[in-house]
Formats: sequence, C-alpha cells, structure tokens
Amino acid sequence: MAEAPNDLDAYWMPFTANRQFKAAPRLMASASGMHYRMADGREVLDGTAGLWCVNAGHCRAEIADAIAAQARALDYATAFQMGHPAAFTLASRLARLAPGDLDHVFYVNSGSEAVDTALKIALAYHHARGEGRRVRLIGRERGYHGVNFGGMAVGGIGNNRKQFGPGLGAVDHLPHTHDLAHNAFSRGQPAWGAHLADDLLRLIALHDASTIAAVIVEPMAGSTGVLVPPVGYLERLREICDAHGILLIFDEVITGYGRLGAAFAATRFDVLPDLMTTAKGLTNAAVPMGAVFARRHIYDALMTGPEPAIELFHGYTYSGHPLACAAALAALDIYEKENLFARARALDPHFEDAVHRLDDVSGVIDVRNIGLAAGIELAPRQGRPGARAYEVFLKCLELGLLTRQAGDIIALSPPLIASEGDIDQMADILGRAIAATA
Ligand code: PXG
Repeated sequence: MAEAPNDLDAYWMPFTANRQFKAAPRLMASASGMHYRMADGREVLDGTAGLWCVNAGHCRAEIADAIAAQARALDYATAFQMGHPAAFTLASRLARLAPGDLDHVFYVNSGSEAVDTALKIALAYHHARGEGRRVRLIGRERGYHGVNFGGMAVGGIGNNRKQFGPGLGAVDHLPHTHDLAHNAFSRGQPAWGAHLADDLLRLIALHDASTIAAVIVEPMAGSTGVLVPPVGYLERLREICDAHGILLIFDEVITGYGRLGAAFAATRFDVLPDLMTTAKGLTNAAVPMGAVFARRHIYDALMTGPEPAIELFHGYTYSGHPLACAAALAALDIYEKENLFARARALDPHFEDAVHRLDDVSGVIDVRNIGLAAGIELAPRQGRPGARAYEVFLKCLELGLLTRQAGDIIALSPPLIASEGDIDQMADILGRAIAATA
C-alpha cells in the first residue's frame, strides 16, 4: 500500500484525545524565543514553556550549536563501565547548583525515569543499611510522578491509575493540600494547611515507620493545577521523616531549574530532601534528559562492599547521553549568564498581579501562583468536568496563546525569559477567553 502523505492515523498520541485531535489537528511548525509558529503560519505566545520545560525560551542557538558539535565529536558513549568527560563535568556543575549536600547525580532520560530511579535508590539505601523491611512508599493525592509503574503507584491521579491494575503493593498516600474553603485566591504560599503534613503520623501509626522507605511529593504540585505548599508544610514533612528514619524525596521535574525563581524549590523553601528528581528544564527540553540528585549519605551508604562490585543494579542505555549532556551544559550556561532564576524571582510580583487580575472574571473560582507558575480554576460545566477548561484552551489558542489545562484548571508557566508585556498579554488573552466561554 502506498504511504499516504500527511496521514495522522498511525501516530498514537500520548495523553491526547486521539480521535478528537485528528479531526481538527493543531500542528506546530517551528518556534523561537517566546513563540511557536503553527503549521498554518500563525504565531502563538507560549504560556506554558512547552510543557513546563523550555525555561530559557525556544530554539536557543547556543544549545543547538552544542548539540550539533557533540553529535559530530562523540555521538554515543557506552554508558555502563565506560564514561565520557561531559557527563562528569555536568554532574559536578549540577552538584554545585543543588542545595546542601545533594551532590551526587544519577542520569536518566525523563521525569518518569527520574522518579522510578529515586524510588529504587531509596529502597536500595535502606537495604544497604540492613533495613530491608522499609519498602513502603508514600505519595500524595493529586501528585504526578510520571507514568512508569513506580511513579504511577505513588501518584495520586485516579485517571492515570485506573486502567493499569494493582501495580506496586506497598504504597499509601497523604492528602493533598488544596482546599478552596481555606486557600482560594492565595498569593504565594497559602497560610492554611501545614497541619496536613501531620497525616504522615497517621500513616506511620498504621504501617509502622520500620516499613516505610520514603515519602515523595512535588514541592509545588504542577500537573494537577499548581498547588502551592502551605507555609510550614514542607518543613513539617521534613521533620517527621527525620524523626522516623524515612527518606524525603522532592519531585522537582517541574520546579527544578528556575520555575519558582530559584534553582530548585528546595532552594526557595530552604527544605533539603534526601533525593531530588529533575528533568524538563535541565536541557531546556532540547534533548530528553533527567537527573536524580542524592545527598552524600545516600551515595555513601551504597559505596560499600568489595570495590569490584557494582553498587546499584540500575541504569539506562542512554544515561548521561552525550547529546543530552551537551544540551544541559549549554542550558546551564544560559541560565547562569542571563541570571534567569533571579529574573523569574524578580518577575514574580508582576506575574502575580497579572494573574490575579483574573480573580473577578465570571466563572473563575480560584487563582493561585508562585514563581512563574499559576493555576486559574474555573467553575466546571454541570456534569462535564474539564469541558470548560478545554474550551478556554482552544479559545486561547485561537487568540494566540498556548495554555495547559488540568481538569477545570488552566495552568500558566511562561518561559523565564518572558517580558512584563508578554505576561500582561497572557493574562489579557486568558481573561478574554474565559469571558468568551461564559
Ligand atoms: N514528575 C513530575 C512532577 C512531573 O511534572 C513527571 C514526573 C514525568 O516526567 P516525564 O518526562 O516522564 O513526562 C512530570 C511530568 C502537564 C504535564 O500538563 C506535566 C508533565 C508532563 C506532561 C504534561 O502538567 N510533567
């Protein structure tokens, strides 16, 4: 059979309503800086930094050049029992960027792999210390930790779990911290909710601390609509974990590399996890890559046994891929030279004011923000959850703005290079789109 040109059928698209999309496709052709250009030639302002990942803006020449040069010099280096210089250079640089003694870096290719890797390291850590009974993993409702089996299990999104069977057994969940009765229209961290961390004490009483390996949370939950941690909440989790020998993992796949106006959420909130997962902004999304950061005691606990023994039976063909390392080094150069994390912090008040101009738009039931991330929650259409936000997403696109929806929440997370004018434009278009779908 002759190949049909432009046939959309064969590509099974991820997290997409395939039939709906293919009936009215939205194709991107190119991108530069703050904008995408659609296949029909229209320019669209990127209100979502791709999917929370293009933090330095699109198609940065420095990154493209670094990838091209690396592809010519060393396309691939065997990842097990061999190495290449850029992987070590990048790890040292990341270790310097990370807070505290999060100074060892394990490479992966995505956020999902970062999460499953961190969970496995947590289990291996306890195993190495003779506490192999600590196998239970605690996540949180409305948490998103990617789609692999570990991340799915600790994740707290029903739709992401219901099709895929029982998965990991020894898992439990903390309650999420989002409560409109207490926190609606918060600016920055909500004052109410730190006590929800105490639910961990209930899980400890139920399962016994000696069976719990780790707690994993997004310091700011991104995918389920920008849920900002209440003041004191992360500190309390840290305290309880410390008191009970439980590791604390921050999933910083979204918050890493500047989104909250600091290198990491751990930096901004001054709470140090034992393990930290990152991906997305690490390479400015130009090449897939993730990195798991481990504190020194975690690494040291595994660097025991005879020297010729492999300490961790884990890794990927493409761990530390040369093209990804080149892209990451170039991205970090840009972040540093353009001071983008501090820039995001400086833009935070302007962004906050801009998104909270939507507070009074009819149909908006909450607006919340931190750093360069905001969630705008809409009153759902009767009996059709998500329909309103999808209509707003389409309307925004028509008006020249890319947004992202989660249920009936619209998320904004602009590249950190956004100007005040770009931000005003985002809020303006979003306001008009919401009004148009009233
Ligand atoms: N952890 C967190 C906190 C994430 O946000 C992952 C893990 C998984 O990363 P990968 O690279 O395997 O996709 C993510 C991914 C959205 C959206 O619309 C969010 C993500 C991915 C796609 C869409 O909010 N986050």
